[in-house]
Amino acid sequence: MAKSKFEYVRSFETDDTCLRNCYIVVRLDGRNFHKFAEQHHFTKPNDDRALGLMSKSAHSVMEGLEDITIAYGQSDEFSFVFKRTTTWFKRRASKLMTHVASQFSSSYVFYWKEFFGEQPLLYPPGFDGRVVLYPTNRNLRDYLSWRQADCHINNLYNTAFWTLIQKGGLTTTQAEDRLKGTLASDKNEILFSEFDINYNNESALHRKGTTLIWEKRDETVSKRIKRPNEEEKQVPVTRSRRKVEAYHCDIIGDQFWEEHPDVLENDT
Ligand code: DGT
Ligand code: MG
Ligand code: MG
Ligand code: MG
Ligand code: MG
Repeated sequence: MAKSKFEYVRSFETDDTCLRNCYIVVRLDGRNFHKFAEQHHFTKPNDDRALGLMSKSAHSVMEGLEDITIAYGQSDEFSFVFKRTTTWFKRRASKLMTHVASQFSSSYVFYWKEFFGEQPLLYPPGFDGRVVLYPTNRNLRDYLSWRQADCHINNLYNTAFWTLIQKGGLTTTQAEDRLKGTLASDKNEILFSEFDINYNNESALHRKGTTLIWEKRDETVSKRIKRPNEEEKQVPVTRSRRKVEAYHCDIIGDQFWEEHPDVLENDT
């Protein structure tokens, strides 16, 4: 059958090529995780199994798409940053986003049991995705700072809220009323003076979220070598390997970026 008669339909595809020189950020967010967390008995305010599974799935995305230079996650979301010069999928937004979303979702299901053990996965979870372009290093850093500030604000609130309930014996309504209109300093003070909790000593994973970057690591393995007229012997061989490393540190200040200068490309 003549193919050419139908081929014009191709021209209906819209061009979604991402602007050159920009960092391409794909952010995923769990669909209706408020309900998902309840139905799967996530611990409150933070469930380390759930956070571990999010991280593992993000690892799997990074290992499949090497042009992602940094990823940042908290709660039910993860942001992936493609390097400015990436030419993956001709920089087509829909391709990049759907590859990230599907690899992440299938990994979330694939590794579920590794993190949740006896707790069965009750239905297939979904993640929405969006693409945002950032032209400068400042813009990109501000984007990541915004996500980490969101993590901080939510976690401080949730920590205070659930401490008032779990340790202070308040109902959820009472805890809500107690925190209405409070500033960060008030929440820190409630935790400290009433519950002897120094918020800064709480888990860094919960306070700062998870940052994944590629790092070079020297890896030494022992190899068997057999040369002619010699006995077979074991020799150490050192190779430089790229590996995804996780951090739970501040990424708003300069220190992280000074210690990892390879993550960003220079503004030109
Ligand atoms: P969406 O994103 O509009 O489809 O709706 P949600 O419900 O996913 O809302 P979102 O993404 O703004 O908020 C994330 C929800 O996930 C939030 O209600 C609390 C829940 N969640 C995330 N991580 C944890 C956790 O570690 N423990 C518990 N208990 N809940 C969590
Ligand atoms: Mg939402
Ligand atoms: Mg969500
Ligand atoms: Mg969310
Ligand atoms: Mg194909």
